[in-house]
Amino acid sequence: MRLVILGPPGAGKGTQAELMSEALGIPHISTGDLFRANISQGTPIGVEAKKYLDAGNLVPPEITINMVRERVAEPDAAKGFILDGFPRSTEQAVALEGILDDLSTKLDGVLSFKVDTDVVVERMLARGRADDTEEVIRNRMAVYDAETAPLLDHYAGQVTEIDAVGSVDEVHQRVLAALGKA
Ligand code: B4P
Repeated sequence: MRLVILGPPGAGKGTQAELMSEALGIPHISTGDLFRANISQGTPIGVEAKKYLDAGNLVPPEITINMVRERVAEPDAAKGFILDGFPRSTEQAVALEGILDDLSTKLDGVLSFKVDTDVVVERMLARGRADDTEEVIRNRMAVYDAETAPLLDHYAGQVTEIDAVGSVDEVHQRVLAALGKA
């Protein structure tokens, strides 16, 4: 199963993708986690990505797309994957179609997490990651509205909406039900 999770920053994409990965036995591929791992290892990708993450801006597409292209071609992703945080723009969605075409495969579904702004801001401030300051969160939300929200139209007809308000387990049960795995 090849799935994409869309949703605003702090919607719980990473949290749910981890649980889905365990339930479905396929890897959770998070571009945010890949960037943070590169930053902590001091790789060239990490050095470049850090300034974008710190400001809450999107990392340039060529870096992000190449990183995903390499990751989904790894053997553990051959049986499927959950893409969390990618695509985040129409340009990235078009690139993903090319990447999957090259692998002779396609997406099986797109989940869109719905949650109110005040809920996500509260969650992120409680988490307190380096990019979870009020100013950076505000910018990430603006970037989401401008760049990522239009993907809902791009994927029209393929999107399953998930109510992402509630406990982690409640949202997980809704995800499993949406995937027919409850
Ligand atoms: P991400 O790492 O994707 O960060 P996110 O959108 O804030 O997180 P997510 O929605 O996964 O929330 P989480 O489960 O952690 O991106 C960070 C940055 O990386 C971007 O700003 C950008 O700079 C860069 N980047 C990433 N992908 C990119 C791309 N494709 N192109 C360019 N740049 C890219 O949950 C948030 C918090 O809520 C956690 O503390 C969690 O414990 C809590 N929580 C979750 N579910 C809950 C629930 N049901 N109830 C209560 N709390 C809950």
